[in-house]
Formats: sequence, C-alpha cells, structure tokens
Amino acid sequence: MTKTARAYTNIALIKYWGKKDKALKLPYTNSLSLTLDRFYTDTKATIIDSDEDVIYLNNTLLTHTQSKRIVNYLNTIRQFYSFNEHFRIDSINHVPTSAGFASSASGFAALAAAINSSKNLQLDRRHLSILARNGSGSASRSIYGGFVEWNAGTDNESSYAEPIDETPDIDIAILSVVINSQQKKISSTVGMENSVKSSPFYSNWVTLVASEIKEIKQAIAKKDVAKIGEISEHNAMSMHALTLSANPPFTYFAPETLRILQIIQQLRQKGILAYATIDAGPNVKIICTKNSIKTVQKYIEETISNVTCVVANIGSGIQYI
Ligand code: 2P0
Repeated sequence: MTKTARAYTNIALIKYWGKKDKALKLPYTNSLSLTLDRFYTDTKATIIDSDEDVIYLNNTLLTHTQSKRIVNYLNTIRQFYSFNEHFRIDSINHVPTSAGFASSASGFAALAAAINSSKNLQLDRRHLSILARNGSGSASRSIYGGFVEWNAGTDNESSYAEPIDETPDIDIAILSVVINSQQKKISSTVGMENSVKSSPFYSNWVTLVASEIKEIKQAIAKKDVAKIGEISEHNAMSMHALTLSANPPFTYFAPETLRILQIIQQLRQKGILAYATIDAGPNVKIICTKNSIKTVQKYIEETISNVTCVVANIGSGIQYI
C-alpha cells in the first residue's frame, strides 16, 4: 500500500556550493549537515491513469509552469527505473517560508521516498539518497537523521549521502533568525554556478572544504559543540566570500545579517556559545547549546526589531507514515 513519506530539512555545516556536473547534480566537494526536527515535508504519490502528472502543493493544484521542475524530476525517475506511469503528487510543506529554511531538501527527499513507496521500488537508503540528489543536491542529505555527509562522488552511483551519527548524544540546538526584509532572490543553482565560473577563490574553496570536513568530523566525534560551531561559521563565511568575489559580485546578506553576525561575536565575548551559519539567503542560523539558546534568542530579540526566531533540535531521517 502506498505510504506518505516524511522528510525533514537539514542545515549544512560544511556547505555544498558548486556542481561539476549540472545535469546529475554532482558537487565539486563533499558537504556535511545536521537534520532538524522542526521543518518537514509530507508527500504521497498515487499512480493515476493519465499521461500527465498532477501536482498538489499544500492542497493547491500547481500550474504547468509551477510544476515544471517536479515533472522534469518525475521524468528523470521514469527514465531511471524504466516505467511509464504518471502520478498525482500530494505534498504538504511544514517548512514555513517564515522559518527561513529552503524546502527543496525536505521536498525532494520526501518526493523520492514517496515514489519509492508508490512504485514499490524497494530502494535502500543509499539509492534513495542518489534519487533525492537528482531532484536537489541538498535533498540527498535529508534521507538520514543527525549528522550526515554527502560524498561528492564521480558519477550518479557514487554521489550519495551517508550518516555519520543519526542519533548523536550531543548538546546542540539551532536558532533560526529570520530577517523580515525582502530582497531580490538569486537561486542557489544560479548563485553557485556564478561562483564556480568567476570567483578567483573557487579552487581554494575546494581545498578548504576537504580539510574542514575532516576537522568537523573530529569535533563531532568529540561532541565539541564550540569547535563544530567555529568550523561551521568559518565555512559559511568562506562560501559567502565566493559570492562577493564572483564577477559580477553578489551577496545574500542583508544589513541585518551583518548586524546579527556582530551580535554573535559580542555574545561570544561574554562567554556565550553561539556561532553563525548562513545559506543562500539573508537569514542567520545560530549554532548554540540547549543552555545558550535561550540567552541568544532573548538578546537578539531585544537588540534587533523586525526579526523572528525559531528553535530547532536534531531531527530524524525519512519516515513512512
Ligand atoms: C547546502 N545550499 O549545502 C547549500 C548551502 C545553499 C547554501 O544546497 O541546485 O537547492 O537544487 O542542487 O540543494 C541549496 O541548494 O541546489 C544548498 P540544487 P540546492 O545546503
């Protein structure tokens, strides 16, 4: 019987930023993430007697234009597994845009798992990760809970995520600080493409990620949250240096983003554990401990107006419900 698949979003501590193969979404580097418990997507795929897919997102039927990326992805899956059936997809996103997380990681991970269930493909988690990666790179990591590493690989079969520790006994919590100011969006896909093409620092990034992945895995093994935070913050700032050094240059930062980075430094000077990571947008995710997160949230809310804070903890991998 077809089941609904649930996938949680993840936050990259060592970022994926650049593809060596755009069609297969093969990255230049490994990346490493933490799956979060607050934000997830529930997706059900039902085989229908039609030669077109029908996509419902949050109970609303998508237009042809809106569903293009998903339909293209379903075409890829049909080709991979040599079948012709079409689907009705019902997807509910519990990733409020107001939480400042992208939904493509949980969205494509849940969709891959939903098709796995509907077509009874019986994919193991490695092949599910490969399938999710073909929808969106970061989705490869949302197959697993806890700390996850995506191995860049060299072809479709060798590029997949693996768990480092799915249920780590570690005192870590993530505070997402959502900045309510609007700015023109540059998609991750376009942003990373421009960085690869024109940042003079791109090859340094590839070298840096290799060493930071090693270092952060040691910090995870030692449950050293401060070290995890320190490496993650440095990695995120280095990723954003690739956007500022692209030609033409661009940035995802808003004025408030820099303000929050300053506050995090001030908090650290006071001995409070807080480190920043930032994705392809202006919002800041703060790596804290369960103890420090309340102080950090209070301080930020008191210092800056016009921001919303959301607390997340460690989440689990794909579930069929
Ligand atoms: C990451 N990001 O590692 C990085 C850090 C954003 C910044 O993966 O082109 O939506 O669909 O493979 O996965 C967001 O990019 O890009 C992302 P595609 P995706 O989480």
